[in-house]
Amino acid sequence: MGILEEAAALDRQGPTPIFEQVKALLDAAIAGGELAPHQRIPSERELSVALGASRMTIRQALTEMTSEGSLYTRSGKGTYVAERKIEQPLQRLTSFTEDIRSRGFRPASRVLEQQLLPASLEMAEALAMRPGAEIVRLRRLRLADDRPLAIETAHLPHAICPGLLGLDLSSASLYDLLATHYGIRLRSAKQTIEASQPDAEERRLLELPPAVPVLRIHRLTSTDQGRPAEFVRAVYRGDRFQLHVELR
Ligand code: 16G
Repeated sequence: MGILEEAAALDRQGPTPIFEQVKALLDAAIAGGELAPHQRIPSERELSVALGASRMTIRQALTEMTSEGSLYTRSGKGTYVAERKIEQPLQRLTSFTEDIRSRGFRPASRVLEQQLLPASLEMAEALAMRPGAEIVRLRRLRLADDRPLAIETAHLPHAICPGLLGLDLSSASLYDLLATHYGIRLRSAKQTIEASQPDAEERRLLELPPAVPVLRIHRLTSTDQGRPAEFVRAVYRGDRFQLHVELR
């Protein structure tokens, strides 16, 4: 049964507000694939007639779903289904590969840059190494189901992962390589996150639609011995990515 034929599904006597029920119907239509990402949903008027709910109630449901990120509007054009967001759990140290796989997508990378560089003062300080000592710089475009999601630039002391650049970094997980080739087990990370505008190159690489912001994430990851192993500057698409944390 389609979303426009669900009038009977609204429970007018029960305790659940009608707008919540409308949200649940739309959520179910999205989850079930009846409404696909970037598909235009029926107008407020159509939904109001079909579901027998006031336009104000429909509007409340759509406004909430828009601010929650499951719908988006195009001015003058209507309301559309947003793409499902990918969640990064913040209380556990995970790799991009793990995050993407656990959401049912296929992770991949395109190596944009890989080189050995002398550590700048800032890098040397972050990674607790001598300025001028070699660092590996690895810049990758990260993809989920072949669609660009993030640009990650990782810096690692070359001394802890000699020969890393000789390994295939386009298909493997960096964290897996560190564990299997160098016995490096990453234990903790400090991460800062801020909203920002992408620059022109980031917009092009991430194939960002106009006006979509990005999340800039800096991460310093340390080993189980407490040694800093990786300093990362990452840029994630703001429309595809969600950070999740559980507070107690
Ligand atoms: C995550 C990490 C990044 C790490 C990468 C390794 C951020 C915010 N977090 O994306 O620091 O380099 O995972 O992923 O960038 P991989 O093991 O799949 O290569």
